[in-house]
Amino acid sequence: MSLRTLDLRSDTVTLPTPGMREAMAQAELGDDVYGEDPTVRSLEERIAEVLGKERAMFFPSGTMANQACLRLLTRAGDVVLGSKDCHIQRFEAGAAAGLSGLHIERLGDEGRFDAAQLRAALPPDDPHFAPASVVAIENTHNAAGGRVFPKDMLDAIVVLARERGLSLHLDGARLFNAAVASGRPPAELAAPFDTVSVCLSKGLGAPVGSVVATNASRMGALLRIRKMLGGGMRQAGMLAAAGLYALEHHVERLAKDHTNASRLAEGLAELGCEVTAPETNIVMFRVPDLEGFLTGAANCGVRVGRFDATRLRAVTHLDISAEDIGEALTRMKGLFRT
Ligand code: TLP
Repeated sequence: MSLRTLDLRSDTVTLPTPGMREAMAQAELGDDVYGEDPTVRSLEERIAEVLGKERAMFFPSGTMANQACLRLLTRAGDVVLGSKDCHIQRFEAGAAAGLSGLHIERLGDEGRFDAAQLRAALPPDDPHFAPASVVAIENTHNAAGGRVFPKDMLDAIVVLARERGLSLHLDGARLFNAAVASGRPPAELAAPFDTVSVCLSKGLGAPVGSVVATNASRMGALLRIRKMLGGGMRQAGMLAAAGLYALEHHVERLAKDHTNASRLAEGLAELGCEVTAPETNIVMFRVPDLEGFLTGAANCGVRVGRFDATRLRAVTHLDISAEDIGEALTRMKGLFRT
């Protein structure tokens, strides 16, 4: 009997559950480019409510959602101030530069930066310098191993950003993980931001989709940008239904993913890996031979991801149970036996 592959490369690999597929099949549909898909409307209203914003808009991906927000808040030639290794700079195929003419300055370390670092990076009011227009925060922070952005640091950044007339964007691809881990409601985490993107297709387990929440006054411009980027979808209610189902059934359970990630991290450390303790569902670790480990793990039916030149990443999710974590660790034990 062949072993079931335990896929820990990302929380994007989940397949829709039977309940989610049923909700998708039953969704009431219309042409959303005409604004006539009732299920998309419901999802947008629900997200706006959960994030405490006036309105929300459905997008096909987190990348498009983030880039539409940056486009909305900037002019070509502007500087966006983000964290080191932020997704908008590192993993979105150069879109900020390619599509909107933006330069992203990366501050701090381990997914966070403070107001002093922001202040030091702000360009002077001098025509030699590109103007800064947006501060972008990623919460949780992917490259930092799913870390939650600390409240005190954020509060001080928000004060400074407002003083200087900068907009604030939140890449909240995993905002619900941050909410569950910190015990703070998503609306509270989203409150300081002008635009917030959240993903339905990461920890929440939907197959496709992200949503941007913002003020009603920005919706017209955002709609035009979404269209320009090719993100106007037609009977998208089938996808929105998956998102609505996920919001209903898959938020509280994220705590299980966090527990599983902690257990995985402990186990990997016991096996001899150098592990960063996870705050949510992402485990970053180092081994002496990255390639050897990846191949060895794949050969025993465990898939982890190569994150960069020195780190591997394992992400827990809806399709990985506590038993699967034990099983993955048992299978990987052999990798260190030489
Ligand atoms: N992240 C993916 C990869 O692109 C690295 C993953 O497997 O984690 N913001 C953050 C913080 C993300 O982690 C991601 C996806 C996105 C945005 C983009 O979402 P999609 O993949 O829907 O464009």
